[in-house]
Amino acid sequence: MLKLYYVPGACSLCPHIVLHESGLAFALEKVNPKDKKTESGADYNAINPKGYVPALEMNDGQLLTEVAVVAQYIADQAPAKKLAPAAGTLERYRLQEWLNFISTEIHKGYSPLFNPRLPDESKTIMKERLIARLGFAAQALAGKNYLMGKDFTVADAYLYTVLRWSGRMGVELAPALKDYMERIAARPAVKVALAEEGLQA
Ligand SMILES: N[C@@H](CCC(=O)N[C@@H](CS)C(=O)NCC(=O)O)C(=O)O
Repeated sequence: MLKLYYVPGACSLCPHIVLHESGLAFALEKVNPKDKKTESGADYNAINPKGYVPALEMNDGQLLTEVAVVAQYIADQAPAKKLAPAAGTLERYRLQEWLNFISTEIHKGYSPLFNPRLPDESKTIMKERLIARLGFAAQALAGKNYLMGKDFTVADAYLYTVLRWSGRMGVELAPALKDYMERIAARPAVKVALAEEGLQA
């Protein structure tokens, strides 16, 4: 069975949401980010030498990492759910364009803001850059329910996951992004994933 290694509220929430959206059977294993022990007492660094979440143990026992890749893998195991356009189509590249943008420009725009050792001045510069990237996402959502149009995809699970960090980081979201987050938080799969991680929308 698929097994997702996660830290509550971290970027692993994206594949967790996608797993629920997919309807596939899976198990969860929580990782303590401080001592890198899993809830069953294993050493997470030995399971995933990268040391960070998420990681997905696939049915053959191999491990798959990186949010954007894990999310697409899950989507491809349940094609009828249309969580990603078919591989090889231009639409799939459009999805990957979003996933890469979310990963490198948005996710990694928030990450340094969590670092208590980073000086405030650096954080301010990084926040300005992040706010510009969020402005692009807000504009792209004009007249659309989801990033790819009318259908929810793995890119929405990813963007929602990272936007959740805004309040804690003092990043004010545009009304279009707040509405978008409410729309996603209302999805049953998202509600279940949040509850399993002990989180509020
Ligand atoms: N490039 C990785 C980044 C994953 C990442 O930033 N994970 C964070 C949580 S959101 C983490 O586990 N950080 C702990 C650490 O780096 O030790 C991906 O896309 O999956």
